[in-house]
Amino acid sequence: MENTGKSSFVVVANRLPVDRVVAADGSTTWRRSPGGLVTALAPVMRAYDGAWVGWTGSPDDELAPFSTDDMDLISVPLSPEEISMYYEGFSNATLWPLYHDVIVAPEYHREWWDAYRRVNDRFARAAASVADEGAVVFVQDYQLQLVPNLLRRLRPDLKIGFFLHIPFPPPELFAQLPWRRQILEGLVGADLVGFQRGGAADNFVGLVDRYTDATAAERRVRMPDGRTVHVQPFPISIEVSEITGLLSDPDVVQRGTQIREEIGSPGSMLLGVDRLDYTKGIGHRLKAFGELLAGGDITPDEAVLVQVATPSRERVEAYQTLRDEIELQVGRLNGEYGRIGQPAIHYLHSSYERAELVSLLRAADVMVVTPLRDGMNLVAKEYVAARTDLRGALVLSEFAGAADELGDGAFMVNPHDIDGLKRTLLAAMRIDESEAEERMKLLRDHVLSHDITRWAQEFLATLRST
Ligand code: ADQ
Repeated sequence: MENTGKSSFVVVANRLPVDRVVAADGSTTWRRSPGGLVTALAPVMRAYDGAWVGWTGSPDDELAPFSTDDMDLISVPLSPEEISMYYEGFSNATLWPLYHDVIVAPEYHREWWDAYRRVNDRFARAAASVADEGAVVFVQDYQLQLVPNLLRRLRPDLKIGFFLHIPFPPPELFAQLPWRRQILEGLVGADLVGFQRGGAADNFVGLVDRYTDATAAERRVRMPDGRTVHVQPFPISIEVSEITGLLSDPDVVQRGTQIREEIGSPGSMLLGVDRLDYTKGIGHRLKAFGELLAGGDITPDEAVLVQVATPSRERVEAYQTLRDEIELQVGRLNGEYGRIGQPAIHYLHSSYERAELVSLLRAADVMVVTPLRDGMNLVAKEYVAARTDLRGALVLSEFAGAADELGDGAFMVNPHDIDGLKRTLLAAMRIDESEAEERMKLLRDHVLSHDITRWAQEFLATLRST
């Protein structure tokens, strides 16, 4: 393919890092989306004349390349049918559940796979057309696993990195996928394949060795053509300065105090903040909390649970079922244990401004992060970053990627073990101030020295050295 491009650094992701804002007069502007990834990559974008290839989030958006914040944005259009088959279907009803321990059953449909291939090819072509000779291309996540190989075929001159934000499953589960070989071959088109955890990297290496013509051992893949693919964990993190910046506003700290008053100044405020997703273990958390109330271990005056459940993937069936189940559970518990003006659980199905979210983190005595499987879980790290006061306790599932790094300071838990979860919640609620401070210091030592800028620098330095 002819090289028409001009960017020496190209990010390829399912979504563009901007949201459309439509004014009253119908004119469109674009606002940078919140999120650490775009912030971490922004300086690299500026320094290298960067371009970002992605979808706008709306159907049939045929847009010419445009720029915001020193980034060139290349929009990849998706038809309504492709949104349904590539995005909601293969990405979120096949790969997502398969990669998260088949918590719900993955659906395998050949027409979804065809759409996934077709859309990955479109992303690869868009990246190929914008990348300068020898450019670095950084491909993101499970929606685009075929892009590295498709892109290498179009443009062998490029340096290609891939990072998977979600878990990579154990071989026995991955083996279910009818297109397992094609996905693995797609990924080894990269020079560097990054995962959140070491275990995921090991799963991948074993599977490549077994199902492709490459030979793989000890996090190196040797391709039949002699090329080497490097495989390594790069645990992702958060933009710590964004959170400390928000907390430098006294109103944000004050709002934390106000939230506690608004929920009736309980002895302990427990907090969950998750996308409403079956991987996040929200039901297990509610069950444990409900049993603590039922058994008289806590009263609604002593402990209140605030659960933020961010609307997510609302057109995918499993998410509709989950929402019904969670809301039934919340309704039952509030019916049983709530009083007028004093629910046991404050359930909020909504998105929040970052400042309000940080105030919530500041208000919570116990942050409850209990996914059944999670690539990393940024909320756990955001909680730690928000506790500049060295207070509060983090309850963390061993099945979150964050467990590898935060295990020393957090209260670790297996969320399937409801009795264990109950004991751990009680222990976290009853922690004394000096132990809380000691644990929080350990947590903060790690999070503050490993933010997302360091993650991006390490990934890109490793990619350049391959
Ligand atoms: P997610 O599954 O979306 O990310 P997570 O890592 O917790 O999960 O990130 C969610 C982000 O959204 C956090 O920054 C959080 O503050 C924010 N958020 C949540 N609810 C919100 C609300 N109601 N309003 C506003 N903001 C809200 C995927 C993987 C994770 C991995 C990340 C990054 O599933 O395992 O950590 O990518 O790689």
